[in-house]
Amino acid sequence: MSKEENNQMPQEEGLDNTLKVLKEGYQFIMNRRHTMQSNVFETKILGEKTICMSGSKAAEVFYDSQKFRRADAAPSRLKKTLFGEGGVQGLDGEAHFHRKAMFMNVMNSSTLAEIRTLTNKYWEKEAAKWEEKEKVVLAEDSKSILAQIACEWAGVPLEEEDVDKTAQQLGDTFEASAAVGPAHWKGRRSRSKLEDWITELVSEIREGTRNVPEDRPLYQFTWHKDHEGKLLDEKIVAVEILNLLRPMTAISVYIAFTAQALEQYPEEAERLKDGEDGKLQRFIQEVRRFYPFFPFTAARVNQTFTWEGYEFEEGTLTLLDLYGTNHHQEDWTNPALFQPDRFKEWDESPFNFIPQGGGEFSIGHRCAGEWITIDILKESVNFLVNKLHYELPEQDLSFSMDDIPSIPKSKMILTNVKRTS
Ligand code: HEM
Ligand code: MYR
Repeated sequence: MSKEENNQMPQEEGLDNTLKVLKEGYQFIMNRRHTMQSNVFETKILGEKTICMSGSKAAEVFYDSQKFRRADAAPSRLKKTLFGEGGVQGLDGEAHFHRKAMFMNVMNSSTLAEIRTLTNKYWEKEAAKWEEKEKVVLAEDSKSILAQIACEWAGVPLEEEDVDKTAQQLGDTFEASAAVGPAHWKGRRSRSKLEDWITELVSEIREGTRNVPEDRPLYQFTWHKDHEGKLLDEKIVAVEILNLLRPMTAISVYIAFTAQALEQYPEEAERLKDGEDGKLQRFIQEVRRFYPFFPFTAARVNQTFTWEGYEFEEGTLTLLDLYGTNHHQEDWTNPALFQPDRFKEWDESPFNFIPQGGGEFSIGHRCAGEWITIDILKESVNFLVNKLHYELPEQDLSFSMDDIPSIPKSKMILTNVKRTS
């Protein structure tokens, strides 16, 4: 049959497959891609017909903003915990372009230089405390490092006594993303408290009772005017400031996986001892490709179109497999192997390496914080390898492919921590 004709898209049986998504986690789309021998198929999730797509060619279509929109794509329970309501993730067209520029304007080279300095400052500060502790739980304790980097850079005042509590609350919002029951409600409560805290700061700045330096994101977002020339609602400013603080704290997950990789691939770790920038970069890029974090992202078909002979009907919920694309055999050689040097050959396509989304930053929904993530991770892996001594006691370093988000099961316990330089 010609690709131009409308074929029946491969379809998964079953009235609703939500439980299978929760059970199979990161491998839900990949498992069906293999059995159906197709990069695109249809299923039913949360009671709704849903298309799933994987691979760089699918990513290219998914990031065509004529074909897909974001309005009403994220499930409401995810907005209550992870994203917040009214933020950049759910905007389209002119409104998105304008809001995204607000983010990208603060992602400049002086920000990145400051982020690298702050990363070292707060690793030093917390590592000094860790020397006094019997054990450190890296996936937990690194959240405090990250929350302090985020707040200082963003211009959000954070008292010393509030650091750990705030870091935990930010953690609750992303840990609750796919949770049901008590963890979900904990995430909601933490989001409300965080939103109230930032909303109050925004209102003080607007009333003139609080000063924040003009170059800081808190000031910039507070006085940002939307595409119609209006200031954002205070609550929306809070949601967007939390769209900086929350994901920066979530880098703790990648830090835990980085430490896991250093342990599992000792020859690769050894090579990082000269601190050479290119090697650090390739190592953390492979961490972002190899380990599971953000499983898939969601959009809705904007106007009916045909791709590969299949009809995508206007309004249909569509998931792009981020994890599966990073592991797709059509895009990667030996995708199941941890090989940092693969990035020597990488073609820099915006569609095959998409742990933080693909396509373009300004007109698309690619992660605004990808450069910050890379720089924090480079400084962090260098700190772990070249500035810190630690031991890993007996523990479970494995990680689950079912839990979203996943982390090493023991959360990376470190003992005998000492700074070495
Ligand atoms: C969007 C992942 C860190 C800010 C996204 C998306 C993903 C992602 C998958 C959505 C892409 C899409 O829907 O097409 C991650 C991961 C991170 C991370 C795994 C590691 C911890 C950061 C950081 C920041 C940030 C550090 C800010 C400093 C954002 C924003 C968006 C976004 C504002 C929305 C962009 C838009 O809708 O246009 N991220 N991110 N993220 N991320 Fe990140
Ligand atoms: C962030 O905080 O924005 C970055 C890290 C959070 C990762 C949490 C992964 C859960 C995503 C659930 C699926 C999204 C479907 C739209």
